[in-house]
Amino acid sequence: MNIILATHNKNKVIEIRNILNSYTVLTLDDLNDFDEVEETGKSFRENAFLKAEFYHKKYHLPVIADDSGLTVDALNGEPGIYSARYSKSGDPVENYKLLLENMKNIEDRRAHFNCTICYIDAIGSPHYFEGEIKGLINHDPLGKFGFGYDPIFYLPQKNKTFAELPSEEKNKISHRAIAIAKFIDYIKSI
Ligand code: ITT
Repeated sequence: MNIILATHNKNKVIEIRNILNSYTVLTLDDLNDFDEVEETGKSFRENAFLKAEFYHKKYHLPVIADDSGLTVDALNGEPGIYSARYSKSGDPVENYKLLLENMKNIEDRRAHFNCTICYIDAIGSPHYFEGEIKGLINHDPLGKFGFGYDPIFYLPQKNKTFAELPSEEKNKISHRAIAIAKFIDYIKSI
Protein backbone atom coordinates (compact mmCIF):
# COMPACT_ATOMS: atom_id res chain seq x y z
CA MET A 1 0.00 0.00 0.00
CA ASN A 2 1.27 3.47 -0.88
CA ILE A 3 0.85 6.00 1.90
CA ILE A 4 1.88 9.62 1.55
CA LEU A 5 3.84 10.91 4.52
CA ALA A 6 2.72 14.52 4.77
CA THR A 7 5.61 16.25 6.51
CA HIS A 8 8.45 18.53 5.47
CA ASN A 9 10.32 17.76 8.70
CA LYS A 10 13.20 15.50 7.58
CA ASN A 11 13.75 14.16 11.10
CA LYS A 12 10.14 13.03 11.32
CA VAL A 13 10.55 11.35 7.92
CA ILE A 14 13.57 9.39 9.17
CA GLU A 15 11.89 8.37 12.43
CA ILE A 16 8.57 7.44 10.84
CA ARG A 17 10.20 5.49 8.01
CA ASN A 18 12.31 3.54 10.50
CA ILE A 19 9.34 2.70 12.68
CA LEU A 20 7.08 1.85 9.71
CA ASN A 21 9.86 -0.16 8.05
CA SER A 22 7.78 -2.67 6.07
CA TYR A 23 5.27 -0.13 4.77
CA THR A 24 5.82 1.85 1.61
CA VAL A 25 5.68 5.53 2.25
CA LEU A 26 5.95 8.26 -0.32
CA THR A 27 7.50 11.36 1.12
CA LEU A 28 6.79 14.90 -0.04
CA ASP A 29 10.39 14.93 -1.31
CA ASP A 30 9.65 11.84 -3.43
CA LEU A 31 6.71 13.76 -4.87
CA ASN A 32 8.73 16.96 -5.31
CA ASP A 33 6.00 18.68 -3.37
CA PHE A 34 6.97 21.91 -1.63
CA ASP A 35 3.50 23.09 -0.67
CA GLU A 36 3.17 24.21 2.95
CA VAL A 37 -0.04 23.72 4.86
CA GLU A 38 -0.93 26.51 7.25
CA GLU A 39 -1.41 25.11 10.75
CA THR A 40 -4.44 27.13 11.79
CA GLY A 41 -5.91 24.46 14.09
CA LYS A 42 -6.27 24.85 17.85
CA SER A 43 -5.16 21.33 18.72
CA PHE A 44 -2.71 18.66 17.59
CA ARG A 45 -5.66 16.77 16.12
CA GLU A 46 -6.93 19.69 14.07
CA ASN A 47 -3.49 20.46 12.69
CA ALA A 48 -2.74 16.80 11.87
CA PHE A 49 -6.08 16.64 10.04
CA LEU A 50 -5.39 19.85 8.06
CA LYS A 51 -2.04 18.50 6.87
CA ALA A 52 -3.41 15.04 5.96
CA GLU A 53 -6.53 16.43 4.27
CA PHE A 54 -4.55 18.80 2.05
CA TYR A 55 -2.47 16.02 0.50
CA HIS A 56 -5.34 13.54 0.34
CA LYS A 57 -7.38 16.02 -1.69
CA LYS A 58 -4.39 16.66 -3.92
CA TYR A 59 -3.30 13.06 -4.62
CA HIS A 60 -6.37 10.91 -3.79
CA LEU A 61 -4.14 8.49 -1.90
CA PRO A 62 -4.01 7.45 1.77
CA VAL A 63 -2.01 9.99 3.79
CA ILE A 64 -0.49 10.13 7.25
CA ALA A 65 0.39 13.42 8.92
CA ASP A 66 2.03 13.94 12.30
CA ASP A 67 1.39 16.92 14.51
CA SER A 68 3.51 16.88 17.60
CA GLY A 69 5.03 19.05 20.27
CA LEU A 70 6.26 19.54 23.79
CA THR A 71 3.86 20.54 26.56
CA VAL A 72 5.33 21.99 29.75
CA ASP A 73 3.14 21.85 32.87
CA ALA A 74 4.56 24.92 34.60
CA LEU A 75 4.19 27.02 31.43
CA ASN A 76 0.45 26.27 31.15
CA GLY A 77 1.07 23.83 28.31
CA GLU A 78 3.47 25.97 26.26
CA PRO A 79 4.89 25.58 23.68
CA GLY A 80 2.35 22.83 22.78
CA ILE A 81 1.00 23.21 19.24
CA TYR A 82 3.39 26.12 18.75
CA SER A 83 6.52 24.01 19.44
CA ALA A 84 7.95 24.43 15.92
CA ARG A 85 7.56 28.22 16.04
CA TYR A 86 8.18 29.02 19.73
CA SER A 87 11.05 31.48 19.18
CA LYS A 88 10.89 34.26 16.59
CA SER A 89 13.18 32.47 14.15
CA GLY A 90 11.71 29.01 14.74
CA ASP A 91 15.26 27.66 14.80
CA PRO A 92 15.32 24.50 16.97
CA VAL A 93 18.23 25.68 19.13
CA GLU A 94 16.61 29.10 19.61
CA ASN A 95 13.37 27.33 20.52
CA TYR A 96 14.88 25.28 23.32
CA LYS A 97 17.05 28.16 24.54
CA LEU A 98 13.92 30.29 24.91
CA LEU A 99 12.21 27.47 26.75
CA LEU A 100 15.17 27.11 29.15
CA GLU A 101 15.14 30.87 29.69
CA ASN A 102 11.41 30.80 30.48
CA MET A 103 11.99 27.90 32.92
CA LYS A 104 14.96 29.59 34.64
CA ASN A 105 13.45 29.99 38.08
CA ILE A 106 10.89 27.21 37.85
CA GLU A 107 11.31 24.13 39.99
CA ASP A 108 8.48 22.07 38.52
CA ARG A 109 10.16 20.63 35.38
CA ARG A 110 7.39 18.23 34.32
CA ALA A 111 6.62 18.04 30.61
CA HIS A 112 5.45 15.62 27.95
CA PHE A 113 5.82 15.10 24.24
CA ASN A 114 2.67 14.41 22.29
CA CYS A 115 2.27 13.00 18.81
CA THR A 116 -1.03 12.85 16.97
CA ILE A 117 -1.08 10.94 13.72
CA CYS A 118 -3.97 11.58 11.37
CA TYR A 119 -4.41 8.84 8.78
CA ILE A 120 -6.82 9.58 5.96
CA ASP A 121 -7.67 6.34 4.19
CA ALA A 122 -8.35 5.70 0.51
CA ILE A 123 -12.00 6.73 0.84
CA GLY A 124 -11.23 9.93 2.71
CA SER A 125 -12.07 8.93 6.31
CA PRO A 126 -9.77 10.28 9.02
CA HIS A 127 -8.44 8.07 11.84
CA TYR A 128 -6.38 9.35 14.77
CA PHE A 129 -3.59 7.69 16.77
CA GLU A 130 -1.96 9.35 19.75
CA GLY A 131 1.22 8.84 21.70
CA GLU A 132 2.61 10.58 24.75
CA ILE A 133 5.80 10.32 26.79
CA LYS A 134 6.40 12.06 30.08
CA GLY A 135 9.71 13.55 31.14
CA LEU A 136 11.38 16.57 32.73
CA ILE A 137 12.93 19.70 31.27
CA ASN A 138 16.67 19.42 31.85
CA HIS A 139 18.53 22.50 33.04
CA ASP A 140 21.08 22.26 30.20
CA PRO A 141 21.01 20.76 26.70
CA LEU A 142 22.69 17.35 26.50
CA GLY A 143 23.28 14.86 23.68
CA LYS A 144 23.76 14.91 19.94
CA PHE A 145 21.01 12.64 18.58
CA GLY A 146 17.43 13.39 17.61
CA PHE A 147 16.07 16.84 16.81
CA GLY A 148 14.03 19.75 18.14
CA TYR A 149 13.72 19.76 21.93
CA ASP A 150 15.42 16.35 22.39
CA PRO A 151 18.55 17.82 24.09
CA ILE A 152 16.48 19.29 26.94
CA PHE A 153 13.94 16.46 27.40
CA TYR A 154 15.15 14.27 30.27
CA LEU A 155 13.81 10.77 30.85
CA PRO A 156 14.24 9.73 34.49
CA GLN A 157 13.81 6.02 33.65
CA LYS A 158 16.83 6.20 31.30
CA ASN A 159 18.77 8.86 33.20
CA LYS A 160 19.35 10.47 29.80
CA THR A 161 17.90 13.11 27.57
CA PHE A 162 16.21 12.03 24.35
CA ALA A 163 19.23 13.44 22.48
CA GLU A 164 21.54 11.10 24.41
CA LEU A 165 19.61 8.06 23.17
CA PRO A 166 20.61 6.54 19.81
CA SER A 167 17.73 6.69 17.34
CA GLU A 168 16.89 2.95 17.64
CA GLU A 169 16.30 3.48 21.37
CA LYS A 170 14.27 6.66 21.01
CA ASN A 171 12.20 4.98 18.28
CA LYS A 172 11.18 2.20 20.69
CA ILE A 173 9.70 4.47 23.35
CA SER A 174 8.90 7.88 21.89
CA HIS A 175 5.51 9.57 21.59
CA ARG A 176 5.85 9.05 17.82
CA ALA A 177 6.66 5.33 18.21
CA ILE A 178 3.57 4.87 20.43
CA ALA A 179 1.26 6.65 17.96
CA ILE A 180 2.69 4.74 14.98
CA ALA A 181 2.40 1.38 16.78
CA LYS A 182 -1.33 2.12 17.21
CA PHE A 183 -1.57 3.03 13.52
CA ILE A 184 0.16 -0.26 12.53
CA ASP A 185 -2.21 -2.26 14.77
CA TYR A 186 -5.13 -0.55 13.06
CA ILE A 187 -3.81 -1.23 9.53
CA LYS A 188 -3.26 -4.89 10.44
CA SER A 189 -6.77 -5.18 11.85
CA ILE A 190 -8.63 -4.04 8.73
P1 ITT B 1 5.47 19.27 9.57
O1 ITT B 1 4.35 20.15 10.03
O2 ITT B 1 5.87 19.47 8.14
O3 ITT B 1 5.22 17.81 9.90
P2 ITT B 1 6.92 20.53 11.76
O4 ITT B 1 8.30 20.40 12.29
O5 ITT B 1 6.40 21.93 11.49
O6 ITT B 1 6.80 19.65 10.42
P3 ITT B 1 4.92 20.23 13.83
O7 ITT B 1 4.12 21.38 13.40
O8 ITT B 1 4.20 18.95 14.22
O9 ITT B 1 5.94 19.76 12.71
O10 ITT B 1 5.86 20.68 15.01
C1 ITT B 1 6.52 19.74 15.75
C2 ITT B 1 7.63 20.40 16.57
O11 ITT B 1 7.60 19.83 17.88
C3 ITT B 1 8.98 20.05 15.99
O12 ITT B 1 9.40 20.99 15.02
C4 ITT B 1 9.84 20.04 17.25
O13 ITT B 1 10.17 21.34 17.60
C5 ITT B 1 8.88 19.48 18.29
N1 ITT B 1 8.97 18.01 18.35
C6 ITT B 1 8.02 17.10 17.93
N2 ITT B 1 8.45 15.86 18.10
C7 ITT B 1 9.70 15.94 18.62
C8 ITT B 1 10.67 14.99 18.98
O14 ITT B 1 10.48 13.70 18.81
N3 ITT B 1 11.81 15.45 19.48
C9 ITT B 1 12.05 16.76 19.64
N4 ITT B 1 11.20 17.74 19.29
C10 ITT B 1 10.02 17.33 18.77
